[in-house]
Formats: sequence, C-alpha cells, structure tokens
Amino acid sequence: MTCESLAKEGVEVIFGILGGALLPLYDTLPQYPQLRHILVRHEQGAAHAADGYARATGKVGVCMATSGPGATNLVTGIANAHLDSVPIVAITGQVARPFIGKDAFQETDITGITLPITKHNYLVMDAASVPEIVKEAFYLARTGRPGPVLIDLPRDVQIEQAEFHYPTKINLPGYKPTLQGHPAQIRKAAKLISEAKAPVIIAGRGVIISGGYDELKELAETAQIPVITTLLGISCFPESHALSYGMLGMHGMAYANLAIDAADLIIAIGMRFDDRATAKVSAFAPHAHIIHIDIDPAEIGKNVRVDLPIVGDVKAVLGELNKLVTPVQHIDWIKKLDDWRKEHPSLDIRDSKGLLPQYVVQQIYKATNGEAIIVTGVGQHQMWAAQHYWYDKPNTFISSGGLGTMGFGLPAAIGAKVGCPDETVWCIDGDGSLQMTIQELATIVQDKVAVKIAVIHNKYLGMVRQWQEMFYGKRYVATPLTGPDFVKIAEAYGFPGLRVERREEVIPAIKKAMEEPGPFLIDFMIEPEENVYPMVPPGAALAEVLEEPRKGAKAVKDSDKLPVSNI
Ligand SMILES: Cc1ncc(C[n+]2csc(CCOP(=O)(O)OP(=O)(O)O)c2C)c(N)n1
Ligand SMILES: [Mg+2]
Repeated sequence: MTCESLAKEGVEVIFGILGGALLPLYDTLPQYPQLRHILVRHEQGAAHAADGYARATGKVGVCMATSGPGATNLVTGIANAHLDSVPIVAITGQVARPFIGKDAFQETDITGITLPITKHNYLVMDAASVPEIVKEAFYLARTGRPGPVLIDLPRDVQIEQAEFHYPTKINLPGYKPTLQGHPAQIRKAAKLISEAKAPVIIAGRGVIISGGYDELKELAETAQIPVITTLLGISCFPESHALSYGMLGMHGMAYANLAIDAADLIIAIGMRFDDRATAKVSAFAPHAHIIHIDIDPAEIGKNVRVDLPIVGDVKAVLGELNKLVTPVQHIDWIKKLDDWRKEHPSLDIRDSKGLLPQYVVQQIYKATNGEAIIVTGVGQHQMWAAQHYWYDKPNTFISSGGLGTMGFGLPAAIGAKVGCPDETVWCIDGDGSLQMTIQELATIVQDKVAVKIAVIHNKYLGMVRQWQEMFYGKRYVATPLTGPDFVKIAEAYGFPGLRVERREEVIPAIKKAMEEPGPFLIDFMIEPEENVYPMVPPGAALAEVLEEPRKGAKAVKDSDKLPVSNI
C-alpha cells in the first residue's frame, strides 16, 4: 500500500538503505519498477540526495531508512531540508507496534526526534491509514512553505492487510496556506514603490520555489529596481542582467551591502532575513521602509521590523503587484550603485603564483557556458562558487544555506543529476566537506550518476581557519586537515580523476572532465590560506563590509566575466 501510494504520487526515485524494520516494504519494491531505488552508503546521503533532487526538479524528494540508527542518520538531512524549505518525504521503518516504547532493538522515537525539524510527521498505527497519510504527507511537503515530512512505519503495519483506497481529496481543515496576497496590502506596496527614490529588491529562494522568475523581472524592469539576492536566492534573477547586483550578506558584494544600507525602500521577496544576510539586525537598512512578501506568516516581523507585510505565494503576489506598478526610472540611484560597483570591485581577484579558487570557479563557469547546475559543500569554496560563477539560468545553484551542512554537496549533486539527467551537474566541494559524505562516491559508480566533482583542496577547514586568522590571532586550532589523495580515491571507487596544481592545468582538466561521459573528479590544490572577501565581520553592520587588503595587480576584473545570456 505504501508503494502503491508512492506510485500514485508520481514518485520516480527513492534514495535509501534498508534494514530489518523496512524489509517488508523493500520486498515489495520490485513490483513497482517505476519506483527507482538508489542505494546510498549512509542515510544522511539519502536525505541530502532527496533534497538535491527536490531543489533541482521542484518535485518532492523521497528517502527511506530503517528504524533506529538508520532513522537518526537521516536527521541532519531532514533539518537541512527544513531550514531551506525543501519538500522531502522521509519514510522510516519502526519496530513493531507491541515493541514501541520498550527500548526494543533499533528503536528510536524518530517522530519525537524530528518534531522540531519537520513540517509534520506521522507514526502509522494501521495499514488502512497508509494511503491517506502518504497523500497528506506529499501535499504538506510541497504546498505552502515547502518542507520535510516524515512517515514512521512500524514493521508489523507493513505486513498487515487492508483495503486500498487512494483518497481523491485532502481533508486538512487546519492547513490552508494563503496564496493570494491581500489586495489592499498590494495596493499600498505599489504606492510605496511609486514613491521610492532608492528602492532595492532582495530576492530569496521563495522566488525559485514559486517559479516567479518572470514576475520578478517584470517588477524590476518596470520600476527600475536593483535586484540583490540572498545566498539561496542565487539564480532567481539573471546575474548578467543590468539590474542584478549580486548577493548580500556576510560574503555578499560590497556594493550590494552598501545599496541596502542606503536604500529608502526594501522589497523583500521570498526571503527570511537570515542573520548571515542581514548582518547586525539593528543596523539593517536603517533608512528604508520594508515590504515583506512571504508565504509563511510566521516569518513576518520575526527578525526584522516590517512596515508592509504581504502574505502569499511570491508568483501570485508579484503578478497582482505588477498590474499596479507604473513605469518609473531611478537614474541617479542606479548610477550611484554602478559607481559603487566600480569603486568596490568585489569580484576582482589578486595576482598569485599559486592556484586561486576564484579562478577555478570562473573557468568552470566558462567551460559550462554558465548553464550547469552547481551544487556545493559548506565553507569558503561555497562562497567562491556563489560569487564567481554567474548564474543566469533559473534554479542552477544548490547549496545548504540555513543549516550550513558540510557533506551536503556530493549527495545533493547526486539527487540533482538523477532528477535532471540532461543537465551538467558540478559539485564544487571542500576537502573537509567531501570527507563528510565521501562514501557516496560508491553510489555514483553503482548507479551511474555522472556528476563532476571539483574539490577545492586547501588542506584546511578553510572557513573556520579564516575566522581564526581574522579573529583568533591566527591560532589555527584543529583546522589544518589532512585528506586522502582524492584522485586515488576516485580511482579506487572506479572512476577517473585528475590533480591540478597550476593555473595552466585548470582549463584542460575541466575540458577532460566535461568530455568524460561518466563521473569525474578534479582535485584542485589551491593556495591554502586564500580568504573569502568581501566579508562583513560577525556583529558588524552590512555597511561595515571589509574588502581584501589586495596585494599586487588585479588579475581578473568584473568586466572580464562574460555575460552568458543577452538579457
Ligand atoms: C557538519 C558541519 N560541521 C561543522 C561545520 C562548521 N564549519 C563551517 S565551514 C567549515 C570548514 C569547511 O571546510 P572545507 O569543506 O574544507 O571547506 P573550505 O572552507 O576549506 O573551502 C566548518 C568546519 C559545518 N558547517 N557543518
Ligand atoms: Mg578546505
């Protein structure tokens, strides 16, 4: 009944590992060839793969794990999906009903454990309720503000017999997400926009989730409003567009942060004012009225004071708002931002004999025509991947934002590639992050998942080392990191790789990786102590952004980045 329900929901792929408490369900899987099962090597990989699949496709990702340790291994992945509003359904085996609460073998209270990190969860107490629960779970995961839902399935429920009726309707009287924005609020927003002299849009992942790309572009172009994105908003607006000013926040562009500091109106769209984005909250956008459009009413006023909330689906709200916004120009304001962009060239990189990670990312950008899906780990390499690739194509940047989960990259890239087999998927990972879920290299070989892996290898837990350098007197406690020879590791798993130590080797290695039909790994041995700039130090305001004390000539300029689209 579970498999039948999953098939009815249109599920195509399940990432998982079985065990005793899920044996009955797994035994049924061969009867459902439409449900492709991908065997991961650790359940955390299953949850991240479901997450990457969901982000890349917009569909609900599914992962499965047995009871006890299998279920607890999913927890990091579920929390990750929760913080980034990703729709996944996790199915866990549970001990048989008579054993629940007895500390039975491999029993954990997974509904209790995941209560704060799921949108909803279920302990299934009879087989007859399975279809309704599965239908509800998928509905809850993907509607409103998406998120993870867990279904805990006791072993004896799996072998119980019941009539199968797949419900046609959802009956959840307490759950009615608001999709349409309030018309009076939308009218007020249009008025504020028409009066603003220095408006800025901050666009977040909500634009991607709702598919509101065109509506966002229409609003920005009609009222000539600069667009700045959050980390997770990257690729919701073409970065080569004249009105795009990059990402804000701790490692955002200096000019973006300065623009927010000077703005008189912030239109925050599908974003939640994360502290990495706002920096010091009390000094955030001190001169601005704030309009906040979000589907989740709980986000309104949570972190930042809001003058005009509009609760609703981003695409729907922007669609209505665009009907009321009249064309305006902000020539002086745009000129000011463009001057800041020239005075604060946040994407310049220094001259160096050693291999620079920014250069590596730029070359991946060029080799892929800016059209690949980029999936990252967490750390400095994540920020370089965010900064130095230009994302013009919608929904092409996949990264762990809210939880900042090292180890996300490889399994999430697997999910993205499985969901979008025709796309080129690059996992830009750190040497530390990759070592957290490196076992999934076996998954890409067994299930023939052709992801390309760029290890940004600095022999450090680099982001933490950067903080130690800047704020802890260069005392590098527990950040120097040995790792394996990643090329040999790839070969040991059964696929090819290359080590790159010099600048001249970068382009040929990337070309080789792209020509290879299957997976490929490049171990980029970069300058170990390269830092991520710009940086807003913890506790500082966005305007207090630090720019690199740049030594030497500037090797690559903003203007050297080729706009890929002709927008
Ligand atoms: C699971 C997990 N543990 C610890 C951290 C804290 N942390 C943030 S970045 C980082 C270093 C990442 O190292 P690496 O993957 O090599 O990336 P780099 O910064 O060197 O590019 C650490 C330890 C984290 N984000 N996630
Ligand atoms: Mg590192």
